Amino acid sequence: MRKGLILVMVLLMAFSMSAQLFAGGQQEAADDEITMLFMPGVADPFYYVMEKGIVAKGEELGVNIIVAEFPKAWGPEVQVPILEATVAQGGIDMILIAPTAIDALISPLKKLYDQGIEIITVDTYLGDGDYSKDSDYSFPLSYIGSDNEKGGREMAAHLCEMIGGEGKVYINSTNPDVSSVMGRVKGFKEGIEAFPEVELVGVDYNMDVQQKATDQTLAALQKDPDIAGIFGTNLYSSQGAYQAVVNAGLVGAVKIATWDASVDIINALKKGQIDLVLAQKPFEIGSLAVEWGYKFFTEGTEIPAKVIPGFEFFDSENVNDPDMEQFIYK
Ligand code: T6T
Repeated sequence: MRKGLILVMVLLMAFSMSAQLFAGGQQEAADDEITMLFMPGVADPFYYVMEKGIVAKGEELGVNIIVAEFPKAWGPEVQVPILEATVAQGGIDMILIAPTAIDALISPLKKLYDQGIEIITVDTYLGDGDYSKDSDYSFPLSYIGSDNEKGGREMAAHLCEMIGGEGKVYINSTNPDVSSVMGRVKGFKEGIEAFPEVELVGVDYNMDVQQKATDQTLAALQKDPDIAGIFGTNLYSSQGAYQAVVNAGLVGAVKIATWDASVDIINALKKGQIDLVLAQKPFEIGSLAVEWGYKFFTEGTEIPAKVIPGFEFFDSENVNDPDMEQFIYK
Protein backbone atom coordinates (compact mmCIF):
# COMPACT_ATOMS: atom_id res chain seq x y z
CA MET A 1 0.00 0.00 0.00
CA ARG A 2 2.69 2.46 1.19
CA LYS A 3 5.16 1.16 -1.45
CA GLY A 4 2.46 1.80 -4.05
CA LEU A 5 2.18 5.38 -2.82
CA ILE A 6 5.92 5.94 -3.16
CA LEU A 7 5.87 4.47 -6.67
CA VAL A 8 3.10 6.88 -7.63
CA MET A 9 5.20 9.77 -6.24
CA VAL A 10 8.29 8.66 -8.16
CA LEU A 11 6.23 8.36 -11.36
CA LEU A 12 4.61 11.75 -10.77
CA MET A 13 8.03 13.37 -10.29
CA ALA A 14 9.35 11.70 -13.45
CA PHE A 15 6.28 12.83 -15.38
CA SER A 16 6.59 16.35 -14.00
CA MET A 17 10.30 16.50 -14.93
CA SER A 18 9.67 15.39 -18.50
CA ALA A 19 6.76 17.84 -18.75
CA GLN A 20 9.14 20.58 -17.63
CA LEU A 21 11.64 19.65 -20.32
CA PHE A 22 8.86 19.66 -22.89
CA ALA A 23 7.67 23.07 -21.68
CA GLY A 24 11.21 24.48 -21.89
CA GLY A 25 12.13 24.09 -18.20
CA GLN A 26 9.23 25.96 -16.60
CA GLN A 27 8.84 25.84 -12.81
CA GLU A 28 7.60 22.56 -11.38
CA ALA A 29 3.98 22.72 -10.23
CA ALA A 30 3.82 23.42 -6.48
CA ASP A 31 1.69 20.38 -5.69
CA ASP A 32 4.44 18.04 -6.97
CA GLU A 33 6.86 19.53 -4.46
CA ILE A 34 8.03 17.40 -1.57
CA THR A 35 7.28 19.01 1.78
CA MET A 36 9.27 18.14 4.89
CA LEU A 37 8.54 19.32 8.39
CA PHE A 38 11.39 19.86 10.84
CA MET A 39 10.31 19.32 14.45
CA PRO A 40 13.22 20.20 16.77
CA GLY A 41 13.64 18.97 20.36
CA VAL A 42 13.95 22.35 22.03
CA ALA A 43 15.02 25.93 21.40
CA ASP A 44 18.81 25.68 21.66
CA PRO A 45 21.84 26.44 19.45
CA PHE A 46 22.24 22.76 18.48
CA TYR A 47 18.83 22.60 16.82
CA TYR A 48 19.16 26.10 15.33
CA VAL A 49 22.27 24.89 13.50
CA MET A 50 20.44 21.72 12.45
CA GLU A 51 17.68 23.93 11.03
CA LYS A 52 20.30 25.74 8.94
CA GLY A 53 21.48 22.43 7.46
CA ILE A 54 17.91 21.40 6.70
CA VAL A 55 16.96 24.71 5.08
CA ALA A 56 20.18 24.87 3.02
CA LYS A 57 19.74 21.33 1.65
CA GLY A 58 16.03 21.99 1.05
CA GLU A 59 16.90 25.05 -1.05
CA GLU A 60 19.53 23.11 -2.98
CA LEU A 61 17.17 20.26 -3.83
CA GLY A 62 13.95 22.24 -4.23
CA VAL A 63 12.33 20.61 -1.20
CA ASN A 64 9.74 22.69 0.60
CA ILE A 65 10.78 22.93 4.27
CA ILE A 66 8.43 23.83 7.07
CA VAL A 67 10.02 24.50 10.46
CA ALA A 68 7.78 23.96 13.47
CA GLU A 69 7.85 26.34 16.40
CA PHE A 70 10.88 25.53 18.59
CA PRO A 71 9.63 24.11 21.91
CA LYS A 72 10.54 26.41 24.81
CA ALA A 73 11.19 23.48 27.16
CA TRP A 74 12.25 19.88 26.75
CA GLY A 75 9.59 17.16 26.82
CA PRO A 76 6.73 15.40 24.99
CA GLU A 77 4.12 17.55 26.77
CA VAL A 78 5.53 20.60 24.96
CA GLN A 79 6.66 18.95 21.71
CA VAL A 80 3.62 16.81 20.83
CA PRO A 81 1.01 19.64 20.76
CA ILE A 82 3.29 21.71 18.49
CA LEU A 83 3.87 18.70 16.23
CA GLU A 84 0.18 17.85 15.93
CA ALA A 85 -0.93 21.46 15.36
CA THR A 86 1.68 21.96 12.62
CA VAL A 87 0.89 18.71 10.82
CA ALA A 88 -2.84 19.52 11.00
CA GLN A 89 -2.19 22.42 8.61
CA GLY A 90 -1.73 19.73 5.94
CA GLY A 91 0.59 18.99 3.04
CA ILE A 92 3.43 17.28 4.94
CA ASP A 93 5.11 14.31 3.17
CA MET A 94 7.84 13.67 5.72
CA ILE A 95 8.63 14.64 9.30
CA LEU A 96 12.22 15.10 10.46
CA ILE A 97 11.90 14.98 14.22
CA ALA A 98 14.05 14.77 17.34
CA PRO A 99 11.74 12.77 19.64
CA THR A 100 11.99 14.16 23.17
CA ALA A 101 11.46 10.74 24.79
CA ILE A 102 12.07 7.15 23.73
CA ASP A 103 8.50 5.97 24.55
CA ALA A 104 6.11 8.92 24.70
CA LEU A 105 6.57 9.86 21.04
CA ILE A 106 5.90 6.39 19.62
CA SER A 107 2.13 6.61 19.59
CA PRO A 108 1.76 10.24 18.34
CA LEU A 109 4.24 9.56 15.53
CA LYS A 110 2.66 6.21 14.62
CA LYS A 111 -0.69 8.01 14.22
CA LEU A 112 0.89 10.44 11.74
CA TYR A 113 2.70 7.62 9.94
CA ASP A 114 -0.62 5.77 9.56
CA GLN A 115 -1.97 8.90 7.86
CA GLY A 116 0.71 8.40 5.17
CA ILE A 117 3.48 10.67 6.48
CA GLU A 118 7.04 9.28 6.43
CA ILE A 119 9.25 9.77 9.49
CA ILE A 120 13.01 10.18 9.96
CA THR A 121 14.25 10.76 13.49
CA VAL A 122 17.18 13.13 13.81
CA ASP A 123 19.50 13.41 16.84
CA THR A 124 17.30 11.19 19.05
CA TYR A 125 15.42 7.97 18.40
CA LEU A 126 12.43 5.92 19.50
CA GLY A 127 12.80 2.77 21.59
CA ASP A 128 16.31 1.39 21.28
CA GLY A 129 16.75 3.04 17.88
CA ASP A 130 16.86 -0.22 15.95
CA TYR A 131 14.17 0.44 13.33
CA SER A 132 15.23 -2.61 11.30
CA LYS A 133 13.69 -5.11 13.69
CA ASP A 134 10.00 -5.86 14.23
CA SER A 135 8.67 -3.65 17.05
CA ASP A 136 6.03 -1.00 17.74
CA TYR A 137 8.60 1.65 16.83
CA SER A 138 9.98 0.17 13.60
CA PHE A 139 8.07 2.61 11.35
CA PRO A 140 10.64 5.47 11.01
CA LEU A 141 12.80 5.14 7.91
CA SER A 142 16.02 6.01 9.68
CA TYR A 143 17.83 7.49 12.68
CA ILE A 144 20.28 10.18 11.60
CA GLY A 145 22.47 11.44 14.44
CA SER A 146 25.56 10.94 16.56
CA ASP A 147 26.85 7.69 17.99
CA ASN A 148 26.27 8.80 21.56
CA GLU A 149 27.56 5.68 23.29
CA LYS A 150 30.83 5.90 21.40
CA GLY A 151 31.13 9.58 22.32
CA GLY A 152 30.39 8.78 25.96
CA ARG A 153 33.12 6.13 26.02
CA GLU A 154 35.64 8.50 24.45
CA MET A 155 34.75 11.29 26.88
CA ALA A 156 35.25 8.88 29.79
CA ALA A 157 38.68 7.84 28.55
CA HIS A 158 39.81 11.46 28.08
CA LEU A 159 38.42 12.63 31.43
CA CYS A 160 39.96 9.69 33.31
CA GLU A 161 43.32 10.44 31.74
CA MET A 162 42.99 14.13 32.63
CA ILE A 163 42.48 13.27 36.31
CA GLY A 164 45.47 10.95 36.30
CA GLY A 165 43.49 7.71 36.18
CA GLU A 166 42.08 7.96 39.71
CA GLY A 167 39.49 9.84 41.73
CA LYS A 168 35.80 10.66 41.82
CA VAL A 169 33.78 11.68 38.79
CA TYR A 170 30.26 13.04 38.49
CA ILE A 171 27.75 13.31 35.60
CA ASN A 172 25.19 16.03 35.05
CA SER A 173 22.59 15.12 32.42
CA THR A 174 19.21 16.25 31.09
CA ASN A 175 16.38 13.68 31.13
CA PRO A 176 16.59 9.98 31.93
CA ASP A 177 14.34 8.98 28.99
CA VAL A 178 16.03 10.68 26.03
CA SER A 179 18.05 8.41 23.75
CA SER A 180 20.91 10.83 23.08
CA VAL A 181 21.87 11.53 26.68
CA MET A 182 21.01 7.99 27.78
CA GLY A 183 23.60 6.79 25.28
CA ARG A 184 26.17 9.29 26.51
CA VAL A 185 25.72 8.25 30.15
CA LYS A 186 25.82 4.56 29.23
CA GLY A 187 28.96 4.99 27.11
CA PHE A 188 30.63 7.04 29.85
CA LYS A 189 29.91 4.37 32.46
CA GLU A 190 31.36 1.73 30.14
CA GLY A 191 34.39 3.91 29.45
CA ILE A 192 35.35 4.36 33.10
CA GLU A 193 35.35 0.60 33.63
CA ALA A 194 38.84 0.58 32.11
CA PHE A 195 39.96 2.76 35.05
CA PRO A 196 39.48 0.76 38.28
CA GLU A 197 40.67 3.66 40.45
CA VAL A 198 37.94 5.95 39.12
CA GLU A 199 34.63 6.07 40.99
CA LEU A 200 31.39 7.51 39.61
CA VAL A 201 29.74 9.27 42.57
CA GLY A 202 26.45 10.09 40.89
CA VAL A 203 24.30 11.17 37.95
CA ASP A 204 21.85 14.07 38.26
CA TYR A 205 19.08 14.92 35.79
CA ASN A 206 18.35 18.62 35.27
CA MET A 207 15.49 18.23 32.75
CA ASP A 208 17.38 20.58 30.41
CA VAL A 209 17.26 23.51 32.85
CA GLN A 210 20.67 25.15 33.12
CA GLN A 211 20.15 26.70 36.57
CA LYS A 212 19.16 23.30 37.90
CA ALA A 213 22.38 21.84 36.45
CA THR A 214 24.37 24.51 38.31
CA ASP A 215 22.54 23.87 41.60
CA GLN A 216 22.90 20.09 41.29
CA THR A 217 26.60 20.30 40.47
CA LEU A 218 27.24 22.66 43.41
CA ALA A 219 25.40 20.24 45.70
CA ALA A 220 27.45 17.32 44.35
CA LEU A 221 30.68 19.26 44.95
CA GLN A 222 29.58 20.01 48.50
CA LYS A 223 28.72 16.38 49.18
CA ASP A 224 31.97 15.09 47.63
CA PRO A 225 34.52 17.94 47.80
CA ASP A 226 37.16 15.67 46.27
CA ILE A 227 35.34 15.24 42.94
CA ALA A 228 38.13 15.34 40.36
CA GLY A 229 36.18 15.24 37.08
CA ILE A 230 32.77 16.24 35.74
CA PHE A 231 30.99 15.15 32.57
CA GLY A 232 28.19 17.41 31.23
CA THR A 233 26.12 15.41 28.74
CA ASN A 234 24.57 18.23 26.70
CA LEU A 235 24.59 21.95 26.20
CA TYR A 236 22.58 23.13 29.23
CA SER A 237 24.04 20.42 31.48
CA SER A 238 27.54 21.49 30.47
CA GLN A 239 26.92 25.23 30.75
CA GLY A 240 25.33 24.70 34.17
CA ALA A 241 28.06 22.35 35.41
CA TYR A 242 31.05 24.48 34.46
CA GLN A 243 29.33 27.53 35.96
CA ALA A 244 29.05 25.65 39.27
CA VAL A 245 32.77 24.91 39.21
CA VAL A 246 33.50 28.59 38.52
CA ASN A 247 31.14 29.66 41.36
CA ALA A 248 32.78 27.19 43.74
CA GLY A 249 36.23 28.59 42.92
CA LEU A 250 37.40 25.17 41.72
CA VAL A 251 38.55 26.03 38.17
CA GLY A 252 41.61 23.92 37.39
CA ALA A 253 41.14 21.67 40.44
CA VAL A 254 38.18 19.90 38.82
CA LYS A 255 38.53 18.75 35.21
CA ILE A 256 35.45 19.23 33.03
CA ALA A 257 34.56 17.35 29.85
CA THR A 258 31.47 18.72 28.12
CA TRP A 259 29.22 17.77 25.24
CA ASP A 260 28.09 20.37 22.62
CA ALA A 261 30.03 23.30 21.25
CA SER A 262 27.94 26.38 22.03
CA VAL A 263 29.69 29.75 21.85
CA ASP A 264 29.46 29.99 25.67
CA ILE A 265 31.16 26.60 26.10
CA ILE A 266 33.92 27.37 23.62
CA ASN A 267 34.57 30.70 25.36
CA ALA A 268 34.80 28.85 28.69
CA LEU A 269 37.30 26.44 27.12
CA LYS A 270 39.35 29.41 25.92
CA LYS A 271 39.35 30.78 29.49
CA GLY A 272 40.49 27.44 30.91
CA GLN A 273 37.16 26.87 32.71
CA ILE A 274 36.46 23.74 30.64
CA ASP A 275 39.04 21.17 29.53
CA LEU A 276 37.43 19.23 26.68
CA VAL A 277 34.42 19.73 24.41
CA LEU A 278 32.77 17.24 22.09
CA ALA A 279 31.16 18.98 19.11
CA GLN A 280 28.41 17.17 17.24
CA LYS A 281 27.61 17.96 13.61
CA PRO A 282 24.06 19.31 13.67
CA PHE A 283 24.35 21.04 10.26
CA GLU A 284 25.38 17.76 8.65
CA ILE A 285 22.69 15.78 10.46
CA GLY A 286 20.00 18.14 9.12
CA SER A 287 21.43 18.25 5.63
CA LEU A 288 21.71 14.44 5.44
CA ALA A 289 18.13 14.00 6.61
CA VAL A 290 16.78 16.13 3.77
CA GLU A 291 19.07 14.48 1.24
CA TRP A 292 18.09 10.93 2.19
CA GLY A 293 14.42 11.88 2.36
CA TYR A 294 14.62 13.43 -1.10
CA LYS A 295 16.30 10.33 -2.56
CA PHE A 296 13.64 8.17 -0.94
CA PHE A 297 10.83 10.07 -2.66
CA THR A 298 12.46 10.75 -6.02
CA GLU A 299 14.45 7.55 -6.59
CA GLY A 300 12.77 5.11 -4.22
CA THR A 301 16.15 4.70 -2.47
CA GLU A 302 16.09 2.69 0.73
CA ILE A 303 17.56 4.79 3.54
CA PRO A 304 20.04 3.03 5.86
CA ALA A 305 18.35 2.39 9.24
CA LYS A 306 21.15 4.40 10.85
CA VAL A 307 23.17 7.26 9.39
CA ILE A 308 25.89 8.42 11.79
CA PRO A 309 27.99 11.53 11.13
CA GLY A 310 31.06 11.80 13.36
CA PHE A 311 32.00 14.36 15.99
CA GLU A 312 35.02 16.52 16.82
CA PHE A 313 36.91 17.30 20.01
CA PHE A 314 37.95 20.80 21.04
CA ASP A 315 40.70 21.25 23.63
CA SER A 316 43.03 24.08 24.67
CA GLU A 317 45.43 23.21 21.84
CA ASN A 318 43.06 23.42 18.88
CA VAL A 319 40.38 25.80 20.15
CA ASN A 320 41.81 28.75 18.21
CA ASP A 321 42.48 26.72 15.07
CA PRO A 322 40.56 28.34 12.16
CA ASP A 323 39.69 24.85 10.82
CA MET A 324 37.74 24.13 14.02
CA GLU A 325 35.61 27.28 13.76
CA GLN A 326 33.03 25.47 11.57
CA PHE A 327 32.16 23.09 14.42
CA ILE A 328 31.04 25.82 16.84
CA TYR A 329 27.23 26.02 17.02
CA LYS A 330 26.66 29.50 15.62
O1 T6T B 1 22.99 17.64 22.86
C1 T6T B 1 22.02 18.14 22.03
C2 T6T B 1 21.20 17.01 21.51
O2 T6T B 1 22.04 16.07 20.90
C3 T6T B 1 20.44 16.35 22.66
O3 T6T B 1 19.61 15.33 22.19
C4 T6T B 1 19.64 17.36 23.43
O4 T6T B 1 20.48 18.42 23.82
C5 T6T B 1 21.13 19.11 22.79
O5 T6T B 1 20.17 19.68 21.95
C6 T6T B 1 21.97 20.24 23.34
O6 T6T B 1 21.22 21.07 24.17
